[in-house]
Amino acid sequence: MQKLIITCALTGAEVTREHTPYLPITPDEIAESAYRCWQAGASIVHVHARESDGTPTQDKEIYRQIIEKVAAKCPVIVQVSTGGAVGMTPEERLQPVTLKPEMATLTVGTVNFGDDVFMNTPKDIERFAQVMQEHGVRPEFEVFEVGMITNALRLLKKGLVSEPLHFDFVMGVPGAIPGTPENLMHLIKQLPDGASWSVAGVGRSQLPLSTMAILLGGHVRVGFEDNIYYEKGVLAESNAQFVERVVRLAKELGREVATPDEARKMLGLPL
Ligand code: KMH
Ligand code: ZN
Repeated sequence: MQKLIITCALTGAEVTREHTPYLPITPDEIAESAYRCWQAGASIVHVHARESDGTPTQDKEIYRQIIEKVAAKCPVIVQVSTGGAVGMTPEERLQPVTLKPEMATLTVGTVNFGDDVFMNTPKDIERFAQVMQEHGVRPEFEVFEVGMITNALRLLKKGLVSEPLHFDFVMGVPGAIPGTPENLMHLIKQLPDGASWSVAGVGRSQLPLSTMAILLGGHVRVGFEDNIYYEKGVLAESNAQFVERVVRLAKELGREVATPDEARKMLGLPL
C-alpha cells in the first residue's frame, strides 16, 4: 500500500471565530498552523485566505503572503483553494493560481451547499483546468457528488489535465453526498486505474471516513474547514491535533505516513 498522504484544511471559508476561537485567520496564524501540522505529519495544507476581520477572500496578495510564510517555515505542499466562498466569481476564485502554487483544488460540478448553491458550470470547470495547466499547477479534484468524477474524466479526455489524477471526496456537506461508508465505497469504485483519492469527512463523519481511508489505501484530509470538534461537544484546540490523531491511527493500523517529498512523487509534482 502507498504511504498515507495527510492533508490539513486549515481555515476554509465558512467557519468563524464564533464557531471556534482556535481558527487560524491571518497569514501568520495560517503559516504557524501549517508548520505545526507538518511537524505532526501532514504533507499537504489546503489553504483559504481571509481578510483580517475574517471575511473570506481570494485576494492574490494575501495568498502570496501565506505561501511565502509557509515556505519559510517548512516544506509542506501548499494547495490553494479555487473554491473560495459561495457567490464569488470565477475570476475572483482563480486569482491564487496565478501565483503558481504547487497545487490547487478544482471542484468538478455544481452542488447544493447548505442553503446555498456552489456554482461550477462545465465552461468554468474547463477554464479553471486550463488556467491551472497554463501555470503548471496540479489540480486536486474536489468531488461533492458521484457524477463529478465523470466531469473530471472529461477534462482528461480533452487534454486539460494530465495523469496521475488525484481526487478528494468531500462527504457530508448538507445538500451533497452523505458521509457514509457505503457512499465512500461507491465513489472509490468509479475511479479509473492509477488515480489516487483522499476523503474529507465533514463533521462527525471525519473520524470514521479517515479510518476507512487508512485501511483502504486512500488518503486523509482533516482540519477546521471540515470539522471543528475533536469529539462530541469538545472543540479541537488546533489543526495539528487532528493530524496527530490520524498519524496515531495510521501507526496502529500499519500504514506508513508520507513526507511532503514522498507525496510529491505520488502526485506527480516536481521535487
Ligand atoms: N468553500 C466552499 C464553497 C475548495 O476549497 O476548493 C468550496 C471549497 C472548495 O472550499
Ligand atoms: Zn476548501
